[in-house]
Amino acid sequence: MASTIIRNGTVVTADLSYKADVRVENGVITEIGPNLAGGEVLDATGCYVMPGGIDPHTHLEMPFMGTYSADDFESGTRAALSGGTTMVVDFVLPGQGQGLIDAAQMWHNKSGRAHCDYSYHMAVTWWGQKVWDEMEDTVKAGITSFKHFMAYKGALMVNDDEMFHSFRRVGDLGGVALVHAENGDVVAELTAKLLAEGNTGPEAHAYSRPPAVEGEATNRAIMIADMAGVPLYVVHTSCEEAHEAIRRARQAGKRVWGEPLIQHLTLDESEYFHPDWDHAARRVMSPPFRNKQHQDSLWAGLQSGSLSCVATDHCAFTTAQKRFGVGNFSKIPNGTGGLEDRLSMLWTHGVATGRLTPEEFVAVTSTNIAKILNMYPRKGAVLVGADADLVVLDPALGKTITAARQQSAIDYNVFEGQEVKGLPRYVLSRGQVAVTEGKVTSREGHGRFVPREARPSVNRALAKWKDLTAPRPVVRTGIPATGV
Ligand code: DUC
Ligand code: ZN
Ligand code: ZN
Ligand code: ZN
Repeated sequence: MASTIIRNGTVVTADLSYKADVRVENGVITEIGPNLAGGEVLDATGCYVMPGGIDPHTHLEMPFMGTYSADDFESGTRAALSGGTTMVVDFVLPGQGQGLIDAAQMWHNKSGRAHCDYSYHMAVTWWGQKVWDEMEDTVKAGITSFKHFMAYKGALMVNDDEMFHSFRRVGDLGGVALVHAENGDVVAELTAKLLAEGNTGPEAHAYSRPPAVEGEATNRAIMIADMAGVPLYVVHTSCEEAHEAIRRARQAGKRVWGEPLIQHLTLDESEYFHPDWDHAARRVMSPPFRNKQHQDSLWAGLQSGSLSCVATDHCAFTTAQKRFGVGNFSKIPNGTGGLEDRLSMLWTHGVATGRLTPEEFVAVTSTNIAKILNMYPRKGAVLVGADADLVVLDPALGKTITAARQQSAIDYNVFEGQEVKGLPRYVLSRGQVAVTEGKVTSREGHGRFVPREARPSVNRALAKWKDLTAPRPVVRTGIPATGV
């Protein structure tokens, strides 16, 4: 059996760090300990040996706003690996009226070229009996998390009644509900008002989606999830108002998680006031970048544990695609890249600055999401028996981020010019060396779908309000009794 030994590094997990060698055979970790011998050696002297990054939020080759996101499963997962991310969780997006199983098959057809492992969330983009019916088979097919857009009115948005129905169904099936939390009605009103007033530039995108629309929707989703008895994962938490709601819910014992993006942690709203239209439009995403106070809140959430996972929402569009919105900001395809740079940006701005420990870094880039999505310890772990998805992170290895040397298919990088440290010396995808000091040698088609199992018992135990949706006793019928 061919064996690879990662020698002389420091193993870092979400719990602890210790010096050890790691043996990899047949795609899994088979031994961890001192002075392992025999097999091909990868020198990890001076490096941290960590679970590969898991990006819980990507949109590869997704039909959106009249176009398709520019990175597909081939370029997207190649970009992921080059930056130390060994798994992505992408969103299946059914068309209006399309069945979930049919849509999942479309995603399986696209993902055949993936370089690294992947899983899916299912988006609930419309509501009806067919969706309700197919949710069960979707869960049986290994897709146990369901995303709801509270924004994009007239397109992807679901209303509260639909969300309540869907949340109950997801809860009953033992899944996790996800929300894009922005009040889509208010966003639509503000957008129309801004355009009518002549605010057509990319900066108006930020005006149309203030923190309050996110805070309101996050609170609403938390309350509805609580009534429905379903755990809730709030994607791209970008502001204090949303974080505050999540913090409060967690303190009250609700199973709610928040996911800041590396972009929101490191880039602020001043990007939208850049004099170059292209510069600003390339950074248009929802929710938009916020100010320093909101960024501080997100960092504090990662430090305290009130926010759980750092993602990218990688949804990359070329400059040509962004220009669909010249003269009308609401037509700029929403989305930014980041898949390739998430780990090095978080290491540089988080660990190197002392905001996060290496163990916290592993938790928020890999282990936490593996646990939330029920794929731990196959993923997100350095343990015997776990998949050998590993990053050998060299804290001394640095670069200047530039689009000129990126894997992503787009023509710019929102982190252009950033000096980062903490690059991978090696990246392993199920035991295969995929990256060596920036050189990508991964294989198209190597990636596999990772099915996940539901956890109905866990959900039931949490469902404090479950009986709210059960039949109620009939207390009174008929006319009031008289003469009492
Ligand atoms: N936000 C984006 O910016 N892009 C994709 C979808 C989303 O919610
Ligand atoms: Zn109803
Ligand atoms: Zn979203
Ligand atoms: Zn998204």
